[in-house]
Amino acid sequence: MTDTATTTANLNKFEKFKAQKDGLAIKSEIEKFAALGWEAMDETDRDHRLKWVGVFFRPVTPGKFMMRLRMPNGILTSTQMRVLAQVVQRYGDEGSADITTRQNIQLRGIRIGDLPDIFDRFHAVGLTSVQSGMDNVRNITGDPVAGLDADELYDTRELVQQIQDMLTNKGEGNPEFSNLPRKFNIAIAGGRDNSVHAEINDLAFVPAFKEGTGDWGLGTGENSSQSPIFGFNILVGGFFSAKRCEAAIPLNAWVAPEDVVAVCRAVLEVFRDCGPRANRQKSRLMWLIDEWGLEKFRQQVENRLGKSLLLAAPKDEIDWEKRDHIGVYKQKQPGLNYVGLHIPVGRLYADDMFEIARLAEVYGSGEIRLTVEQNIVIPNVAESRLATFLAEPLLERFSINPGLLTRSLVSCTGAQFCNFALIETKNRALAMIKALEEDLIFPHPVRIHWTGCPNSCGQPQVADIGLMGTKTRKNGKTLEGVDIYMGGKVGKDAHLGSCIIKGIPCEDLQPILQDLLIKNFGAKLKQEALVVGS
Ligand code: SRM
Ligand code: SF4
Repeated sequence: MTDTATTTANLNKFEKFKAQKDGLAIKSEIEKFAALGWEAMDETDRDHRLKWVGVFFRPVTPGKFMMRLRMPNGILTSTQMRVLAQVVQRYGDEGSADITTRQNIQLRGIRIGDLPDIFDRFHAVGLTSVQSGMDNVRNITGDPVAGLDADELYDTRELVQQIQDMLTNKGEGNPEFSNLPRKFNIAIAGGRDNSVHAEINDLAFVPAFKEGTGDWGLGTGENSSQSPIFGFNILVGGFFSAKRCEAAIPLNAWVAPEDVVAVCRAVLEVFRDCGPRANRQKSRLMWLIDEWGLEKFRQQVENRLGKSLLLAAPKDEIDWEKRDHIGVYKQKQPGLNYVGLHIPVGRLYADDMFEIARLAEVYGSGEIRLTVEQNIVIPNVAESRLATFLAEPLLERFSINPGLLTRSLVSCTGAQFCNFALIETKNRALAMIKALEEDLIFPHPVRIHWTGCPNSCGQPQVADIGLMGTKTRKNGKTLEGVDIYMGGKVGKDAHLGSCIIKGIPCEDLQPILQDLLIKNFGAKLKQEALVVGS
């Protein structure tokens, strides 16, 4: 036996192939794979290692790959959007893109032979898809209206970019962090409404002021002051998986903005070097925290950091309800607005993407932002151009004023492209919302999230009503069904919802949802409302 074979003999399949060849090694083999074709590739390279460069083999559509990008803070330029549009355009009806629940974009229909050209195009406009899948840090989320919102406490953009640059070596790939025990999610909240769902990340930073005098951990004494100083309370260990879902818990530590990147590095080093790897169902950060206890975990992070973390501020500044950013809002810059467009279940086609790029250039500054609700924000629209912008035909489909269920609808990929899926999600979600809106009127939006399986990519646990795909039995037949979650609270006092009903066949779901909406969210049947009003 070789040395590698001896040392990897007891590892699980994933740890074994990672030990044999680092996922990032794939980067130098793209030309070779493109020439070979997907059918001739080594299966581990094709099904797993390609994810280190953001390329996902789709067993549901073999040969048509998905590409997951990185969009730090959910921001891209019109030039970048146009490049993404050109990439999917070449696949005709099979090319599309999805805005994801991590403020990111995935492309569909990709052929392996095109990868060298696609990576060249990405490189030319500063896009990267590196380390966006498998045992890597996912897209780092930040406030979608960072730098625009007059009420923000901290503009998260620069910090998010710095963390991504550190983790990915400026988008080129960083072998220091390419073999974590499992995936890892990081979020930074900069406003008062927790627009990133901080509580469902492995590591999250929420705004908090430290009172009084002192050197806030910088070791320089420069920040000594009587007035409150801005920084972040740190949350750790939040995650969803098929086996277990946990909200993040306070690390009881506060960090100044200038130390956030170092804290990310320290936490990741601890997770990388000490995180459990034997069982992939028990490898997320929270399992390590369970094993060690919070105090030991904190100490280990401090050891890597080379200094003590300050105790958390007594309260954080998340005291608003969560905003969805759909509609027109004044920016802190006088005379400018940001406009949130609703993108039904996040699905885009090439023509839409070209048009969004055009609108962002003509009416805004060329910048485009994404939200974790799978929508788009176009910032920097001058007051004088607003009316013309709002009359653009694209806004008939990507509305600034959608129905109150449509407005908050989120859906994961589901059976159309995902082999884990137990049900079809996106199209079903749209049809269901349409039917419910035809029959009901609502006093306020209701957040309905669909997810195709217990992996919970569509985050049903944060929704007012969460629908998780399952298989169920009816009249001796196996059918597509859902488990229903309720009670998810976002924004201030965020907490996770829980399962209230199991195994409802999708074909029987509409009246049940109608009933839940009437009893719990003040919805009324249109017929009844008409009678009362007449
Ligand atoms: Fe996810 C795996 C899609 C956000 C938990 N997720 C997958 C895969 C890669 C499975 C696969 O290979 O087919 C899905 C790709 C399907 C496809 O073709 O699109 C997939 N996840 C998604 C996206 C696209 C859902 C969406 O429609 O928006 C989201 C991409 C985010 C991004 O840009 O990186 C997505 N996934 C999430 C989230 C939500 C979040 O991060 O806020 C979660 C729950 C939070 C978490 O991770 O703690 C999530 N995905 C998972 C899991 C369960 C992880 C675990 O620890 O067990 C898996 C399965 C796995 O990793 O083994 C998974
Ligand atoms: Fe696929 Fe399940 Fe994630 Fe939906 S929740 S994208 S079905 S893995």
